[in-house]
Amino acid sequence: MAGKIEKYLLDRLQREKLHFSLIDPDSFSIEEAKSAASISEEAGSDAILIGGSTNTLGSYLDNLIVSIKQSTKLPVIIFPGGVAQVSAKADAILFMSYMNSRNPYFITKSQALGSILVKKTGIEPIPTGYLVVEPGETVGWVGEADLIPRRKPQIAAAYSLAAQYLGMRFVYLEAGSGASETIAPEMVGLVKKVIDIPLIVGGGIRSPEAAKKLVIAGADIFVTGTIIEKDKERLFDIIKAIKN
Ligand code: 1GP
Repeated sequence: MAGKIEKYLLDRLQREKLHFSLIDPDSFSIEEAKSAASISEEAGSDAILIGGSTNTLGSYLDNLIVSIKQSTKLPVIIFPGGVAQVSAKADAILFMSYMNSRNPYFITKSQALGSILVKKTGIEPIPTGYLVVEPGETVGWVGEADLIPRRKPQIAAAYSLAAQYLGMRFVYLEAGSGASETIAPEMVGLVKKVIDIPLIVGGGIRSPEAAKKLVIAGADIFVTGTIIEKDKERLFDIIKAIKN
């Protein structure tokens, strides 16, 4: 059953493409995170994602989320790098299986270790199939992925359809934070042909032109992280390209 945040996303998706702004607790101080969140809202983003491949623990994460919530009305969704990144202060969590990891810890075991905590905190789990594509960057290395080759959209399509058949409600195609190129539009196009659930794309989106190509290919939700650290003005242009 879809919860409140998932419904909010699905409802918005009826009308437009969405943008999520990723704040990695490792790269932002609390003050920087607050400012990034309010800039993201002003630029037209639809949600704040919090997470990163290296773990941030307990009270720091709670404080960070509380502070972010003081500076934006956008929902805060955890994009977990591990079991330690569950916080009762968030609205929801992408409850992800890292489907192309070689290590079962990332596919189902960390999910088992974290599930009871998610229930106790009462935050909303959003079942998501997570697929990491070349170059994969840090998350590819940490997650011991069998990286999906960039030029093999068929493999991404097969995994994505499997995710849907396993009951996931979103598919997330990840090139890795800081990737030199985004997921190839051809891959997005083929995945969208075979799945009926919304497709999230992230990694390497640094220009409105690159975003537009993925819009045309059919992606539904766009995640950017690095750009807000490097060039805030660009974020406005990227979101404009996604929304128009
Ligand atoms: C989230 O990894 C992305 O999916 C963020 O990537 O930092 O390259 O925008 P960037």
